[in-house]
Amino acid sequence: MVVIGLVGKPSSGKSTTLNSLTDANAKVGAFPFTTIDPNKATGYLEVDCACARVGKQEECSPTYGYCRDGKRGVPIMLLDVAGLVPNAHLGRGLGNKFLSDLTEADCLIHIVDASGCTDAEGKATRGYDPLKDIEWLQEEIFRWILGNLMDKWPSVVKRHIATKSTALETLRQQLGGYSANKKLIGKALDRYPEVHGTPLPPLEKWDQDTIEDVVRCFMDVKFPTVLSLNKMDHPDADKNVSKIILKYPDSKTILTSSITEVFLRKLADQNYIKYEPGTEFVDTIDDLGPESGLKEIDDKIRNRIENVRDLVLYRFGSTGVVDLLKAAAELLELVPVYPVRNINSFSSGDGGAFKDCLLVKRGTPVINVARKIMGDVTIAHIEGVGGVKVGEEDTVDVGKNDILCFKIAPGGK
Ligand SMILES: Nc1nc2c(ncn2[C@@H]2O[C@H](COP(=O)(O)OP(=O)(O)OP(=O)(O)O)[C@@H](O)[C@H]2O)c(=O)[nH]1
Ligand SMILES: [Mg+2]
Repeated sequence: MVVIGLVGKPSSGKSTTLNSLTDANAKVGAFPFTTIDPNKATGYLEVDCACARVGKQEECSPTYGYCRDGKRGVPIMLLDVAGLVPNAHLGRGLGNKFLSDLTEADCLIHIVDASGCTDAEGKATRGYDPLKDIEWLQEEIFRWILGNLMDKWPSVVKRHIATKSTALETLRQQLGGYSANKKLIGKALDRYPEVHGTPLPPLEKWDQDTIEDVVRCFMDVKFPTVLSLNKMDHPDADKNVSKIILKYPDSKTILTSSITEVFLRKLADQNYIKYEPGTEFVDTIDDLGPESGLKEIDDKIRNRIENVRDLVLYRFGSTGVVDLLKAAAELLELVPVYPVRNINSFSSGDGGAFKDCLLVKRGTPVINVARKIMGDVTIAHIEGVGGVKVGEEDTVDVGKNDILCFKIAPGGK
């Protein structure tokens, strides 16, 4: 399953964001280091399900997640870790522990407190510039990876020369601990000449600068990051957001108010409102009448809903949190792929359609998808919609080679 790590300084709203996107009930507090051990929970990435394309909405029955009228929620794992403070890589705050908790993440969502009401350590203040957080947090992760590598560098080089390894092999050994496979490290090394315009020198000639540049390339591919500019309900957030977007025009930036999402989901659970996450639409009994079956609301709740509409929903179109997952999926270029046993009914043997869905990177050859699902069996051939044969090296994309039926060779294990 795809894993997304929520990072940020203490009290930026990581746990609130986790709760807003999942059924988790992580502890939330207005004081730093409320979270110590990481919280994990399943969130749902919403995609257009293949069932709608072939008119099978009625039969669609996901084993995991849900599908409502062609909108499918595909499970992804969210990881909420302890807050990070400047110089964490030297052991400050909770130190390196949470950095290690992040190694399994495929990408990060940096929860930024855009209200400026918490300082770099997460303590209450006013007028803090959240732009700083984006800079030092990147730097912390960088220093942590660099430090781990530099500690051993002389012996790494010695071994590299003695074993006549390639840079890829040597780095694989050193960076493999970040759940980075050969392909990912290869991509990081390919990035070096793209970014620097010069070829990467042989590893034994790398100086401090080269190592730092390689680590930055590695970070770019290992931890692509979405910026969540959180606490948008706060009046000071606007000016900070403009500054951040101006400074980081190429970053994926989403404005969020995770506390609002938690509030709305709670009211919807208690049947006070009808609310569809990801939209600006909130309806109460005042809007829909008693036949809606909604509960009566008192003035206190009525006012809070009015506030939420004015401060968040009508201004930004939604609380933003649902878009966080979509942005992460875009960064990772994830495509939903539907393996089926029967390419005509799209079932997997026992009724229902499109039971399984997995997220793979756009451009993955279908044979790799087959391996991922079927393991080491011998595949005779692969079929797509209409029973058409799909070549093993054909690649997947949204709406292309994304409904697949793998035929095992007779007698093939
Ligand atoms: N105004 C506002 N407050 C928020 C929002 N999200 C979170 N908060 C508040 O910010 C404080 C910290 O929230 P948490 O979710 O505990 O923050 P955290 O990042 O998990 O903090 P640590 O676990 O200590 O690292 C709490 O008082 C939340 O209610 C938001 O969107 N708007
Ligand atoms: Mg927390």
